[in-house]
Amino acid sequence: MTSTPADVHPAWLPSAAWRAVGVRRVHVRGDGPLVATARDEVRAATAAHGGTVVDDPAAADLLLTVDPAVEGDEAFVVGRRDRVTSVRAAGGAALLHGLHHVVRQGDDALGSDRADERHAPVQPVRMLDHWDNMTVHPVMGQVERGYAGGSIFYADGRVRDDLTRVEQYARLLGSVGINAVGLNNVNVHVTEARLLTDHLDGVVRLAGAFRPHGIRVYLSVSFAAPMTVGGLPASDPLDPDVQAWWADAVARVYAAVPDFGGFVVKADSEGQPGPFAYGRDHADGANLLARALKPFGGTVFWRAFVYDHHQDWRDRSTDRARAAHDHFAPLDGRFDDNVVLQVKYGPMDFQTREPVSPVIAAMARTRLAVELQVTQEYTGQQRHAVWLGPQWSEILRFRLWGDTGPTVADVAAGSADAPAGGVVAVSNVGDDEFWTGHPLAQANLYTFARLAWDPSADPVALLDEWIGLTFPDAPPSVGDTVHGILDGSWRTYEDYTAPLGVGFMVRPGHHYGPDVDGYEYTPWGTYHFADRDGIGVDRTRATGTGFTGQYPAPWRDVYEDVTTCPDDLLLFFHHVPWSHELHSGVSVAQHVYDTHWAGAARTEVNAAAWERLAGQVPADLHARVTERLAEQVRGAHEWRDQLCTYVYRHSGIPDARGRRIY
Ligand code: GCV
Repeated sequence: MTSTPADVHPAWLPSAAWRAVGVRRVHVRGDGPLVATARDEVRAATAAHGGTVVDDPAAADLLLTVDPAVEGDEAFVVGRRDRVTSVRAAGGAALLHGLHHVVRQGDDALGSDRADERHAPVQPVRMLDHWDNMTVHPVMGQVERGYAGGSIFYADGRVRDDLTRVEQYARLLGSVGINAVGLNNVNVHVTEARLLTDHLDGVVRLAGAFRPHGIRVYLSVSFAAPMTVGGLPASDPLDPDVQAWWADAVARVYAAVPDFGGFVVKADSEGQPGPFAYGRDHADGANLLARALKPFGGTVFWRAFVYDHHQDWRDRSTDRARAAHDHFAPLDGRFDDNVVLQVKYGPMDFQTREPVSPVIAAMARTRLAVELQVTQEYTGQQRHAVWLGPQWSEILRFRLWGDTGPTVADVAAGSADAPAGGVVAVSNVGDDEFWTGHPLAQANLYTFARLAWDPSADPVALLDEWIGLTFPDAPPSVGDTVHGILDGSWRTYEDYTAPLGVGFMVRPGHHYGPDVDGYEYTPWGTYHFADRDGIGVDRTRATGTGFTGQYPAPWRDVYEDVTTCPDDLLLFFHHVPWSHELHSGVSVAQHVYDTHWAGAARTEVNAAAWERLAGQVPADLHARVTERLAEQVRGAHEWRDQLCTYVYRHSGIPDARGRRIY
């Protein structure tokens, strides 16, 4: 329980969350840096709460022991007998996981007897990618799609001298089992390309801040680095000079950071360089880097987010949703075993509602990681309280081949033909005093990490776990109110924004706030095709882009047929008349009116409920959340009025309840 700088919010590790452990007599046995971290935590907790660290295990009522007999790298066994709680852990990382498990359980783990329970992560890789830049972009700021201030890693074009915040962040992440962090934006600019070389000393220091919490660091690299950093004439993956350059660069990184994780790569995507320039494919590109990393045990996370961002909006034959499958499915079986294909959960781009990407079902012989977005790019940008636990849970539990087959999480956790890839998300943290801009967005970071550990966990239980840790001494009204605001907030946000899976309708560029036709005639491939008769994208095999054919059965047929397609995804898969009747029994037009009024109204209820907590939570936190909820109320009403007016003007169908249209 090391201390948090006074001006930074302790998130889910305030001193009071350690009370149950801190009052005990605790014995820690084992060696190594991670055991030392656990011991330091226990020392600080007992110092704060009156317990003691004891040398004699017989005198302890909490025993934390490394026991090589426990199988599974990160596994631990916890139980309580004869008034002693014991955690037996496979190694140092597992011991730290076990300690934090006991902290989360509090008096439950330290009260009455409990049978032994074994805990081990389902996903071996639980990773957060940072889209942090070393310098500040005039429009985007320092963190691409960052809504919590600047980077905690970098300032003035270099790694920060003072890494106190990074150490605190590493501790927070380690406490919930994150074990990998990508240190820089996947859009790799000139300065960041040199993290591999000129700024390697900074990477060494960052790795040093994460290491005590069991977290390995990764770098995003530019496919053109052999040219831009190395001065070679090309970066063709089949060119021996290019291969030698990467081998050399990687060897230098490992000499400096022996436990370096590997690379994250965005290639041939949104302007980033890639193998297509040389007539090579993405297996050639990924394997180039994989072979350089292989001798050191490193991995390349190669992103599948590849599509044409110069599309002609008049061209109805191109469908952005198809792109990742079209590019990658034919390459299944061609990737080296230390390549992980990192696939965004949906075929478009982190929308509030999308079907699961069919690529996840198409790569049986490829290691695959699922990529989620904790930073709320399209989900309210940490100005709106939107807790995404239920979205991620639904995605991870989605059964790709129907009722009895494997889930998305099963695929990420690996099979006989393809070892695990893991679960990855884009972080929502910056140098903001509350870490995440909106203090309640901390719940997203927490829930992501806990679902990555166990994708079958009930997200609502995780929300309550986060509330209990974050507000340990608050009256019950605080927990009830925070629960009330966050549980259901994904649906509320969906209700007042783009309807029925159609996506986007946001202001181009910054992606905040409504602009129904904002993307309609752009090159980005994100269209809704609304006119006076109807709305939606025909992605059927029968009459549309054929995207439904990328799914295995039963989904290829469920989505193809307008009568079986779920309402939530109707406009993703079908173009229908405004008067089309949903399974819910109302027309598309009436659905927009009803959901938008209901969603906007709920934001008012939430703001009023929070107002009543004045004096029950710290004043600065209360003020920050108040300001954000007010903006959410304003934004939700703007969305409501634009959407309802748009639908009325296009369809001519009046709202059956006669509410105001502009
Ligand atoms: C890092 C979306 C975002 C981009 C992001 C990209 C990606 O398009 O708007 O900012 O770039 O996804 O995931 O690579």
